[in-house]
Amino acid sequence: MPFSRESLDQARRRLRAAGQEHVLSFVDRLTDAQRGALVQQVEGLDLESLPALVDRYVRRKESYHLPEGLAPAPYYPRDPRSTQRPWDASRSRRAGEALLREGAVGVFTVAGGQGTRLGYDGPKGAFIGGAVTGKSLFACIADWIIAAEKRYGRPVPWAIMTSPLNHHATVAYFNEHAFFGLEERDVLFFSQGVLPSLDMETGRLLLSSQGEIATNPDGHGGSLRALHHSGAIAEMKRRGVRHLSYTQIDNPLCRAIDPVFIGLHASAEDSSGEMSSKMVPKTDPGEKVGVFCTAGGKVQVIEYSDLPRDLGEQRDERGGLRFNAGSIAIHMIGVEFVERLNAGGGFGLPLHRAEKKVPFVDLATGARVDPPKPNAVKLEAFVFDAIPMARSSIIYETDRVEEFAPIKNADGADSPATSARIQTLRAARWLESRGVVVPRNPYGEPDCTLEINPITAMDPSDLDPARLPPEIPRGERMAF
Ligand code: UD2
Repeated sequence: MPFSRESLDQARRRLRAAGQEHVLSFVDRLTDAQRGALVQQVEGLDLESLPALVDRYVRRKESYHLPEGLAPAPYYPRDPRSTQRPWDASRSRRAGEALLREGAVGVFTVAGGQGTRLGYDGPKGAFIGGAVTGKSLFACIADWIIAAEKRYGRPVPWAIMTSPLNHHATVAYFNEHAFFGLEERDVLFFSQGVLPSLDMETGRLLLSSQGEIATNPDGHGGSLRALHHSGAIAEMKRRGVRHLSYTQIDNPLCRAIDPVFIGLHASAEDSSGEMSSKMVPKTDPGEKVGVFCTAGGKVQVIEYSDLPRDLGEQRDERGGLRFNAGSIAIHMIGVEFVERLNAGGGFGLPLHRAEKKVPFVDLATGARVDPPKPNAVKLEAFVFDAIPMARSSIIYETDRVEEFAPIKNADGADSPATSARIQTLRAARWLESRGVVVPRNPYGEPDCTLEINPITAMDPSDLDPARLPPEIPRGERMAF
């Protein structure tokens, strides 16, 4: 990293103005390369806004303000013939398929998270996703893209957001796996931004080593800016892509390409084609998914931790949860919407604060400390906070067995085991609809482990009965 005295002086002046000069406490002990790296890190930080952030989130511990007049958001029911809100699913499918045939759809995956809960060191996307094959979470999405490219005859470019912590490892992983059969030129990697982690007591920047400021990825909300700054959105546009199918890396069952949802987003009368979402009915008030609400005529997601308990537990006249529309973090995002947000001076998403344990360097001794309890405030932006910025945003109900089997923890809820069970449930349903006998235990659950690759079938009707076994042996593990 090139280093000059002037750039160090300039960094020192900016740090002093922000009350953060301690960052340079060990600068005399660093090599020139380390000094250059530190100066570059300081140059990349928005120090001018820092005092306001410290005041808001460290001193005043500002937490989320619940909007006034919150009501449950309306949605397109899964069954289009439902009397609640009938709609034309075949029309949406045709619209979505036309866009796919035009090459106007890309996939966008956020994969910058740290995967701390999984206890896994590598990029989360390299973790096991497939119930039987054990293929990685990245491969699960890649197979959807391959399936869609085959069916609709056009490339489906894939934008993948990494973070500075896992960018190189992610790119290396794709190279090692020959891009999972995708064209290398159709995969666009870009890294999200970071925000400094702040000392919980003082609001000071923490040092992760004597020559480095402790930072954390700026949340998946950072993606809307990073898509623009990295040039990824311009590249998508250059390729004729008008809509992005947004997926999180942690859900191997996600239908990364869903023509009905694409069509609904792009052509429903009440959709501005800017940002649309999928929902599943919540299983219980405590389920850790955000909830779709409306306030002031705008759709928005209230994160599970921000929804007051009494609201979360309210029931409707039929006994169901009143706020039942759970966000599974699947969206369609218009390319023009991302451009509009970033036009002019850009845009700001609210920041959400979390108290976390962040290892730091003790300024008195220079030694690294692993704190036993949370010592830092981390700030993150959430992508769904952009929904109210859309002119008109729609929500589409889906079935959790069809597309929500997240892997977030090594064991227990949302783990590889629960994901494999849901993947099996979906596969069993699809196979049974094509006449295959699936063994079930006394509780009615499949007594086997199954996985269907989207390249084989994107929908149950793609399964050719002539190529399926009449029956799955009990206890068998089978991938199709
Ligand atoms: C998210 C949603 C929750 C629900 C659930 C469904 C939030 C805050 N909550 O919960 O409402 O929809 O998913 O599974 O999103 N990521 C980045 N960069 C970051 C942080 C996260 O790329 O800086 C990615 C991460 O790799 C993962 C996704 O965002 O793919 C979700 O992040 P999370 O695990 O923090 O969200 P979670 O499970 O609390």
